[in-house]
Amino acid sequence: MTVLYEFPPTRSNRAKWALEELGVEYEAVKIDLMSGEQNSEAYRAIQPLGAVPALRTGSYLMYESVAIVLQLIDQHDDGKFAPPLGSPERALYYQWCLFAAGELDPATMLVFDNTMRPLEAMRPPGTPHDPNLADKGRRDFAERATILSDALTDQDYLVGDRFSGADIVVGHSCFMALFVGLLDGFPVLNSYCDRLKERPANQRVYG
Ligand SMILES: N[C@@H](CCC(=O)N[C@@H](CS)C(=O)NCC(=O)O)C(=O)O
Repeated sequence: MTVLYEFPPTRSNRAKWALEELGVEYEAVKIDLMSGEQNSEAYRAIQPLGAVPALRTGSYLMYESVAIVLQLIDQHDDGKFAPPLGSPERALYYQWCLFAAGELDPATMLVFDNTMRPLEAMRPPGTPHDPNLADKGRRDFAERATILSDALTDQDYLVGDRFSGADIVVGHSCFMALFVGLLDGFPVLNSYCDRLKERPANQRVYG
């Protein structure tokens, strides 16, 4: 049985959305980030940084939400959600997935960590919010969101104008940004979120 270690609505939702889109049977095990369960010895043996998600299957254990989405699609997809290896569309597929993990998420998290994260959940606990870091996160996010918005201005989805794993990965980044209040002034990205929310698999995860 496939097991997803999760704490909705964090980045574990990215992996869960992929599982739902692909129709993979799985068990969801909640790791309570609020009570510090992520730092237990038992969970650190699964995810050494004490973060969600992690995924266990009959044959492997892995972490990193974007890697999990890509692996699940490679394993279970029949070509619906990933363009052919080596194709120009595959290049964009990788580009946007890495853009989400390396550019969008860190900017959003900088804002979240320095505005909304409970102080007891800061690392180390009690570290005060830093308004300068929050501002830097807002600036970084706006620059990257403009690039994403331009890419989506004339198309509904990121790659080949059909839904793909890149939309799961980047879509989750957009939902995180929406939650943190960073999508005001980005109507194209708000419409993108609305479009993704119409998918039944998305609704089962994000409700
Ligand atoms: N790059 C990792 C980041 C994972 C991550 O930091 N997850 C957060 C939730 S979004 C977490 O578990 N944080 C642990 C904590 O807040 O103590 C991924 O995409 O899986």
